Amino acid sequence: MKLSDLGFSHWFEAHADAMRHEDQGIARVSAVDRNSYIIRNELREIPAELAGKFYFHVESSVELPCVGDWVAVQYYNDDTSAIIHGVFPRRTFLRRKRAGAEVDHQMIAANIDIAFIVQSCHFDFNLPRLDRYLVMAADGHVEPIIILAKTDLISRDELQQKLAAIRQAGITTRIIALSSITGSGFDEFHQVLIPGQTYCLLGSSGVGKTTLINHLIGRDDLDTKAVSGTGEGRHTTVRRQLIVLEKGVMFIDTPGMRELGLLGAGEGVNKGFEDIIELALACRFADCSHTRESGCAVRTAITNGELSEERYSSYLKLRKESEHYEMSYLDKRKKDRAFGRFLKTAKKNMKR
Ligand SMILES: Nc1nc2c(ncn2[C@@H]2O[C@H](COP(=O)(O)OP(=O)(O)OP(=O)(O)O)[C@@H](O)[C@H]2O)c(=O)[nH]1
Ligand SMILES: [Mg+2]
Ligand SMILES: [Zn+2]
Repeated sequence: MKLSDLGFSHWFEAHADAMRHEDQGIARVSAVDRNSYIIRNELREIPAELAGKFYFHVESSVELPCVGDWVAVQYYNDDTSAIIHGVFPRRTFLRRKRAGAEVDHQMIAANIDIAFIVQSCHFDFNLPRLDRYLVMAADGHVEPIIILAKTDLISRDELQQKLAAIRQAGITTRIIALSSITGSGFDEFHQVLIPGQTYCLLGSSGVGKTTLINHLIGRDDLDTKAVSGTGEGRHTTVRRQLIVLEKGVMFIDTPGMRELGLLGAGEGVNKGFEDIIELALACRFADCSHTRESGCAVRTAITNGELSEERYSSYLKLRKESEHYEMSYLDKRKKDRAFGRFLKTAKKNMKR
């Protein structure tokens, strides 16, 4: 296997000289568990740790390696262990607002070609949530594809209604409807998958993300668990990991996200709402907030039925979160206690 089979492209190669010393190798992070990492190089997977400088120079957890990252490493113990010295710039990424903290972000995965946003047709189907994931993908420059899973649990008509509801909400993203039980939809799914590309599965717990990978592998290699009737599954997948399938297609499986606190970048918000941005071009005032101004084309579109109330309100909601993020950006480091604690324990451990 070559690094290019793992997704190392010219884009990363251009950074290689600046990123690593001559005696260091290049590898990809395939799993993260607190402070310990697993990296994958041309030959195999190897346990790795962070070089001490990370604990002193990093200002946010976002700068630490995450699954999918390319890293510069030094091998030791006959190449059976490694120390991570640097993280390559990320071509694309997926991140979310860290739960609990006011504003820091948590990296979910890096260098993803396509994010599959998985919703179950059964209990999980939810348009505002879908929107949030789409914005998350746009924020990190990742191409999204929507997966409506578990189609075996609903009728054909119900499926058509769900597809129509997504389009009515103004979402134009490609949708693949499939069932890991009957295998329907998998022909189309297979067509998307290209060797050497990295795909990430996102979505609530219990929607069938891991089952989908098992179906692709053809074996139950990864743990899955039945969900309760209400759909409130416990998290079965507990860590993010990069899996290389036989044909060289790479998947990053993630634990389901309970709540999707989002984002930040205003750019991300705009990107998920091209329809609204286009409508806004016709507003009377250039700085129209689309809430109470006269001559607002966005609100006119709602009255005309061209834009749904739901989509408008999820736009406003995301915009509010985004503004909040930008305002409190300066407070970030102070408030980020979780990260502070992480540094403290890490430093303590190093002294031992
Ligand atoms: N009927 C039906 N059940 C499915 C399908 N796909 C998965 N399931 C079931 O849904 C349950 C949850 O599946 P998982 O693959 O563990 O879900 P997950 O999204 O990986 O969940 P987390 O790891 O907690 O995020 C399991 O009992 C699966 O057997 C499907 O296409 N149809
Ligand atoms: Mg799972
Ligand atoms: Zn307006």
